[in-house]
Amino acid sequence: MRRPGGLASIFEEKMTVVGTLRQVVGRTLQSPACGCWMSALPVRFLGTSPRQIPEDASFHCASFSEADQPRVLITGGLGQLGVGLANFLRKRFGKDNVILSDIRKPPDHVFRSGPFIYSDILDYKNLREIVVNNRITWLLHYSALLSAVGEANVSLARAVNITGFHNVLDVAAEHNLRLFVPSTIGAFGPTSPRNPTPDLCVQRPRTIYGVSKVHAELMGEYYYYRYGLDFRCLRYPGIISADSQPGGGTTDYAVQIFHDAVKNGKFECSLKPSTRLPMMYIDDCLRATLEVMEAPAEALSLRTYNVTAMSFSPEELAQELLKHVPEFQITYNVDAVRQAIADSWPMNFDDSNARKDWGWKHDFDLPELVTTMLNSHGSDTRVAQAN
Ligand code: AKB
Repeated sequence: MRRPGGLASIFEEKMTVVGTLRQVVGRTLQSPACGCWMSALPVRFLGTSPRQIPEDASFHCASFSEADQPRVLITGGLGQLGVGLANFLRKRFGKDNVILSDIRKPPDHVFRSGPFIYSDILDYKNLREIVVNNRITWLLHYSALLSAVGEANVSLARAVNITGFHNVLDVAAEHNLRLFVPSTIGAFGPTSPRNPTPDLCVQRPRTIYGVSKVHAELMGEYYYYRYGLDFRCLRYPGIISADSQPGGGTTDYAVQIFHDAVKNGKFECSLKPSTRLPMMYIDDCLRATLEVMEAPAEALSLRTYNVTAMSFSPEELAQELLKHVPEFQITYNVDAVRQAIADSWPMNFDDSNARKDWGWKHDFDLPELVTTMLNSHGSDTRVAQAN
C-alpha cells in the first residue's frame, strides 16, 4: 500500500527499497537455512503478489508448536497418491486432522473415510479460506498433470502445474505452513547424468511437466531462503500402487502390467523392453513423505531430495512376474511420445543424501514389489492358481 505524500516521498520510498534490497540480497546469498531474520523486512515491497503477503507478515520456520498435531491439507487428493496418503497420515495424526481436497466428486468410500472438501488451486481466495477456516499447518500439494498427459495439453498443464503452484506457494508463505511438493525423475532431461542421477546436476527437462517441477523446486527453495518458508520436496520415481491408478504418466506401464497380468495373463507395453527407470512401491513413497516432513530442520542439508527404491526395465519386470504367473505374455507396442520421455529420464537415481541426512531406507525391492502387487489383486485370480 502506498502512503500519501507526492513524488518526493515516492522517490524516498524507492531509495529505501533499493537500499533494503541490497542488504537483503547480500544476506540471502550468505545466509543459510532458517530465514527467521526475514520477519524484520518490509515484505510488502518484496513479494511479487502484494495481495498475498500482508505488511505485517512475519515468516518463521514453523508456526505450530511441535507438540501439537499438524492440521493437514492435501490438494489433488483424488489422484494416484492422495487417498493412500490421507489414510496413512490419519493413522498418525487422527482422522479429523487430515483433509483431502480436489475439484472432483469423491467416491463414497473416500467421502466416508474422513474430511473431504472442494478446493481449486487456481482460485487463490478459495485456497486461503480453506487454510484459514481449518487452521491448516501442513500443506501437501499433489495437484498436477503428469508427463504424458501434460504433453497432450500443455496450456492446462502450465495453468495447473505452474499458476496453481504459485497460489499454493503464496498461501503457504502467508500462513507459515510447512509445504510439501512432490517433484519427480521427470525434472531431469537428456543432458542430465542418467546413471546415476545425483541431487544436484544439470536439469533441462523437455516436457512441460518436468519444466513445471523444476520451477516448483526452485521457487520453493527461493521462498525458503528468501522468506523462511518451510518448503520440503522429494523427487519421486515411478510409483506403483494397487488400489489407485495413475493418470497419464510415462511410468504407468509398471502399474497397468499387474492389472492386465491378473485379469488377462498378458500385457501390451508402451515402452521398449530395455527402458530402465527408477521405481518405488507406494508404501515406501508414503513413508518417505512423512519422514521428510517430520525430519528436524537441522537434519536437512537440501530442500529437494531424490528418493528411490529400485530400478528396472519392462523385460526385467516381466521376468519377475513370470515366476508367479507362468503363462504371462508381454508384447511391445512402443508409444513414441512416452519412449522419448523415458529415454531422457534417469535410469538410476542417487538418493544417498536422503539416506544420509534423514535416514531414508526403502523396504520394497523388485521381488517384494511383485509379490505384494499380485497378492493385493485378490485370491480368486490366475496368481492364486499359479501359486
Ligand atoms: C510420470 O510418469 O509422469 C510420473 C512421474 C515419474 O513423475 N509417474
